[in-house]
Amino acid sequence: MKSLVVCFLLFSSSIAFASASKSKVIELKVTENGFEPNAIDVEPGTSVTLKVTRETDATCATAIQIPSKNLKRDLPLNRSVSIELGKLEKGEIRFACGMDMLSGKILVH
Ligand SMILES: [Cu+2]
Repeated sequence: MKSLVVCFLLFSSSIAFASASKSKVIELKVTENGFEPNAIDVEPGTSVTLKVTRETDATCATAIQIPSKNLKRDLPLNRSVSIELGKLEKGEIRFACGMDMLSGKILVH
């Protein structure tokens, strides 16, 4: 009986470890050059949170949209905005300014 409990504890802690290692916070900036970085690599199955900070007024990117996730968020100057994207599957996730002029992508591969 005792070994069963130990076994269960080991099993549940390994699940916790596996899910913790599969999440990633990605810092994204808006500068005069646009989104930096504008190409981001992640592994499939990773839960991604974007932390977006607009650092300039000299940009049209005062908002970010992620069409495939049906998301749009305002980007106030010098304030970090967190956007949860959830678990990403293989493919490309495009992000862009509100008018779709400046853009970048997350490459899941
Ligand atoms: Cu724009």
